[in-house]
Amino acid sequence: MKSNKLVLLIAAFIGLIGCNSSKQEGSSEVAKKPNILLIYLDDLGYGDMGAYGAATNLKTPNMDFLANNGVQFSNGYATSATCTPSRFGLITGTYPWRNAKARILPGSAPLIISPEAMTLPKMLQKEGYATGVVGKWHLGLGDGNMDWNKTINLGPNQVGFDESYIMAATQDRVPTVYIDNGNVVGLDPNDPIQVSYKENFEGEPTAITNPELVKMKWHHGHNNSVVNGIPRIGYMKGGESAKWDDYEMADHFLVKAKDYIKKHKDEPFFLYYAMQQPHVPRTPHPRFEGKSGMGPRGDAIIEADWCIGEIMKTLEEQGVLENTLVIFSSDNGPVLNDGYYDDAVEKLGDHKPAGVLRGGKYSLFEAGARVPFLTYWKGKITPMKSDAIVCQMDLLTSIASLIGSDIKTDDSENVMDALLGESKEGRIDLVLEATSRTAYRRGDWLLIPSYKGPAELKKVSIEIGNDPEIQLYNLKEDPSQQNNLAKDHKDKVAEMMEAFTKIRGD
Ligand code: NG6
Ligand code: CA
Repeated sequence: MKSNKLVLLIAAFIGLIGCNSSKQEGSSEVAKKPNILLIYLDDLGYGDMGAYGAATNLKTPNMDFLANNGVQFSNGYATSATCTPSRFGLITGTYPWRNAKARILPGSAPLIISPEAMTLPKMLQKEGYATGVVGKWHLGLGDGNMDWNKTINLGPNQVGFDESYIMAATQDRVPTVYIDNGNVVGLDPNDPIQVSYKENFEGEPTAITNPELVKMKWHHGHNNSVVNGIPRIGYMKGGESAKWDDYEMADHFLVKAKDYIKKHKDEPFFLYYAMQQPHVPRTPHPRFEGKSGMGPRGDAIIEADWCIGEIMKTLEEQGVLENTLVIFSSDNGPVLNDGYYDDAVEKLGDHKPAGVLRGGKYSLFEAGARVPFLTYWKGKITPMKSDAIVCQMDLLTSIASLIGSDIKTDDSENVMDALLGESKEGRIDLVLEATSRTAYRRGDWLLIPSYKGPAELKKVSIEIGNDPEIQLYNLKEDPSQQNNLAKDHKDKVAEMMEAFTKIRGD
């Protein structure tokens, strides 16, 4: 003990006498640390923006600006084909299939990230960053005994975010309220909120008992509590004054995101701006209505694009644009009818939400997890297109390396050079996940093991990749996965299966 203290004292003394010049250097070093703005969309597909080949009526000038002035990845991946696992991979730098709880969560689910685990925002906190999340969370809240009327004790603020302003799960799931640093916003203590995913509260209307309340017709699921005329997943009672306005949601989150940047412009900050578009229910503000000619799904994408323009303007106005690395991506691939009749199918026209890729949300085919992926940094990144394989899970280790932290996780690789456009080398391989099934990409090859179960998820009209036969595709020659080469390339199958099994550890 004693000698330890002595060492500390001597160290402090050396620090004191030597501090003047080195401290100044030190603080200018700190000031140079770039801000990180992570813009994350919900269900935006590989073909859903202009730079990735969207139909011309789906105008996304602000997303395209990032693509054309930054690095546009053609092999950028979420870890998964659904939301919770992708966000788990993004935040923890760990494959979601290692955690059995990382699957689409109900709004009442407890937090699935251990407060002890390393996370992207925690790593940044350790490096002196202010960290914040605005938007969709969907990684669970609380410890399983949730009382929405008290401060929530486990959530983003316990896994690395200094500040959070979120929706608990998805826009189609209860509770339909905003949560500000663990507290439901606008809650009247005389009208407490109750949430259940098991059964309705006695006497409360649902989409089944009171169809006259429903303004957005449900197609499958989504027939429990009705809020703002929109039938949801799950039951909710009370909390009337706290309920969000769906059509104001984009503006609401945008204000919070802008405020965050304004508040933290003088320190290194990390803002995870988790937008809700174009996930269901699609409720673009009326000023975007009809803009795409493709119904609410297209209009919601145009709304999201406008928000991105606004947030970029904010960076510029606050004088931090040139010191901010902007990363843009989506949590999983596209789906048209995800449970509501909202004209997404009927008004699609010749737009291809998945671009050339096969499948969509929920799918092990490429459109499930391969998504738009862009990096933009004014004055630092030279515009280019890159076919390096990069995954959102890599942000933890990559950003750590950028800012001088040696933190890394086993699954998260350092692909910073690729992210900055300084190298075309990314990952060698990647395990992809879709509704608890996995596939393996290595170089240009993609292996999908044999899976029983339906080839198509009928309700959403998406081929999800199940086949009793092993599938092997050469994605470079066959990006649309039309030719299963497994039978012709038995050696390749064996080689890939071996590497895949090793990573999976089973
Ligand atoms: C599904 C919902 C779908 C969507 C999805 C989660 C039904 C029938 N479907 O279970 O509408 O909410 O979960 O999407 O309830 S995600 O992008 O958050 O993963
Ligand atoms: Ca999603």
